[in-house]
Amino acid sequence: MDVLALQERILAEVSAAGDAGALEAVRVAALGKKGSVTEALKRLGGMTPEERRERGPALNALKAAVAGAIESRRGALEAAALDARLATEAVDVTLPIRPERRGHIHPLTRTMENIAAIFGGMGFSRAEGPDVEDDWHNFTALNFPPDHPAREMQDTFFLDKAAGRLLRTHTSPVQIRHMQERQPPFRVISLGRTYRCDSDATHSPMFHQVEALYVDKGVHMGHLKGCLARFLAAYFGVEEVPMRLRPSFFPFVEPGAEVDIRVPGADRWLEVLGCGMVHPNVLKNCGIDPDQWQGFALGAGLERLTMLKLGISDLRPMFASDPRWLAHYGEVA
Ligand code: 2U9
Repeated sequence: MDVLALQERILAEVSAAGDAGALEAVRVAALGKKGSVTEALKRLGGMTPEERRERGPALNALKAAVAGAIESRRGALEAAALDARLATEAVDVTLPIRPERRGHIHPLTRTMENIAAIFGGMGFSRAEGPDVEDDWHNFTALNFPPDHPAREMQDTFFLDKAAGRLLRTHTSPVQIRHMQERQPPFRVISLGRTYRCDSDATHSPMFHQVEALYVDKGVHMGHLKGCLARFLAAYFGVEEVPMRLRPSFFPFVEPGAEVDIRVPGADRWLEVLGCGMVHPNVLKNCGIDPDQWQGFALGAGLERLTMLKLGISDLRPMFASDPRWLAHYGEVA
């Protein structure tokens, strides 16, 4: 057997192996259990000591040469594979970033933030209370007589009629709780969800209100009008909003009034809120002496205020969670 010819043939096969699989096949064919080099070495066993001494070193050199060539070819193939991956999977860090999908602030949320900031500027802080209320805080303390129609099942979501557990129909119980816990003077607003058994094109069973309450000594309707004018001008972003007060009745205020305004660009009066001087009974119910303290209060629906400002004509999409509507009327977060 010509050891040199065998070596030349195997080394040519090693060089020709194009990938790790082909190289492994060459290795098995040469150095495996039945490989050509292994078989040649096995044959040494059947030789005389002289023959072995003569041929052994060449065969061992053959084995070492083949093993070395295979290892270096393996290294070269791995390096080439890595180069290929680096070339195809390269990341171009200079590319511009993909535009991010941004959410939008719901117009009602923005309205609440705006109103809280406007009243904050007039010294009002924000009070909060539970959505699940009881009959006393929602009705009785606010001077609603026992047979008032607002207490009817058709208007109020009762969770437990016998226990008087209900979803608040206005944010007024928040101020009742506030007044019960401290003595005047105070200026608070309550903003949040309210619930009434009403659902059509212009009424949602869940809606939002803002109410403001100012209790101090010598508070009168003039303070109320000044506060209304300031609030409306700031909210609509104009110097002055034409405004008129019409006498009206609410159990929790006396006298009570409804407020009509002309929003910028509109040519008729629009009713936007209710207000009045806090009824003495309401103060009394909260442990406040009406002979010493007076208060004014106002309340408005936030959906209406928001729709007037943004020119939205349909209430229903407000709560439909359609991202297209939100992208149109909401502000980028
Ligand atoms: C206390 C005492 C008095 C808040 C007031 C109104 C008049 C009013 C409506 C506007 C549209 C509710 O959303 S709406 O349907 N509100 O007309 N709200 S005075 O008076 C209060 C509040 C709390 C302790």
